[in-house]
Amino acid sequence: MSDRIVKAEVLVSSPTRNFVTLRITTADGIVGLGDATVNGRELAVASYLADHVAPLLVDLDPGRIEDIWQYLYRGAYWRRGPVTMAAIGAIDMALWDILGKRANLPVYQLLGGRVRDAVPTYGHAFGWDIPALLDAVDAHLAKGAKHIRVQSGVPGLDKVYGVSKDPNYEPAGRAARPSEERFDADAYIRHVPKVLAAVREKVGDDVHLLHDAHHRLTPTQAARLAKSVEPFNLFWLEDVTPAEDQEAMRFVRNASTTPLAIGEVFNTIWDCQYLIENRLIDYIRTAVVHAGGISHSRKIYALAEVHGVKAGPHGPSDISPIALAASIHMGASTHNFGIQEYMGYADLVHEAFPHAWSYDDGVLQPGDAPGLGVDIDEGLLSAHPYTTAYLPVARRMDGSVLDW
Ligand code: CS2
Ligand code: MG
Repeated sequence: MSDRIVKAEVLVSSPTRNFVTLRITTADGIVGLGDATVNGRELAVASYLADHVAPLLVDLDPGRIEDIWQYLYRGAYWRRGPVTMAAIGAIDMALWDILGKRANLPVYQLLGGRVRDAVPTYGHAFGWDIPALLDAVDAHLAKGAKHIRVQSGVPGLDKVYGVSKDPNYEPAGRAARPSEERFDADAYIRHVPKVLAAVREKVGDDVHLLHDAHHRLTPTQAARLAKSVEPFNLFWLEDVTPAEDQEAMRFVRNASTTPLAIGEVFNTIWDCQYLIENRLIDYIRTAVVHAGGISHSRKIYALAEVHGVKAGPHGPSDISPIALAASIHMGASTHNFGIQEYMGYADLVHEAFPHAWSYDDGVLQPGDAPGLGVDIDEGLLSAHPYTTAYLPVARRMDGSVLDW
């Protein structure tokens, strides 16, 4: 048949940071793109795709999107985890891209059409101290932001998650080994309420504030923090405990009314099921790339809708403009979509991945190009080859390893 898959190629590149891009081509020349980037483990996904999965795609019918998903998930026998699910995610995105191009429709239309005028977003404001953070908040307000994530340094610590001297924050350091940083949870828990009080005082009640605790508190510490920040009426407190310890969220839930978001490290609906069904969270944060693509993310969002949980997908600069496009198409067409993380990209990334989606005045639009509406500048990607980079490793003040 003319529409069989004839080629599946994996492109690893590093236009300011590493990305893994999948390109699927059909017999009648339609090209679908997917993002398979897992920050700090890019080559593992590239090999899984190139060496084990891409050869199996040749001659398959690209229109059998769900069947290919099940074939790759159940047929592998070994399943779940960020590497396999990002590989499946990239293939799924590329197949939806092909379907849209074949139907001459944007993916959001294939998913049921718009349910909102625009996709709301939040960006990252950070500063080493409170005055620097307030300046960063000002910059976001000047761009029309209504939702702002705020992260600051902690007195006594020389490195803290989410705070960088580079405006284009990229946590993965280009080096042969991960950097290491010490974390003092008590100092952090004491400092966050002071930071949020200063920001709330500055922005008033109408701007939504978010904060990411980034996986590193014990259940009791997490409950203490969630309760201490109640007066600042956060939009959400994110990753307040390591996501695997799901019962820990019941501690936090019972201690506070602060809305909770978790799940950027999850990669299947089974990772999300307990927290959603027990209403222990308010937002599920899975990224389209890491959670098996559009087809699987739809199932996660549908389960969440049943239990009053909204989608708040992960969208930092370490998912590519292709995965962001997929997330925006889902945001435009999913009823219980809450908010899209959007950090923005360096100019070179926008050039390397020309896209129909657009950002303005605090919201994203998917664009109406057929499919996902993203292309690649292969010459530019080839000019920026993969460079070894690792996310940092965190340690407690006594030197024992902590979740970063
Ligand atoms: C963070 C991420 O954006 C977030 O919510 O948790 O920046 C995360 O640290 C990176 O994606 C890790 O690669
Ligand atoms: Mg996060």
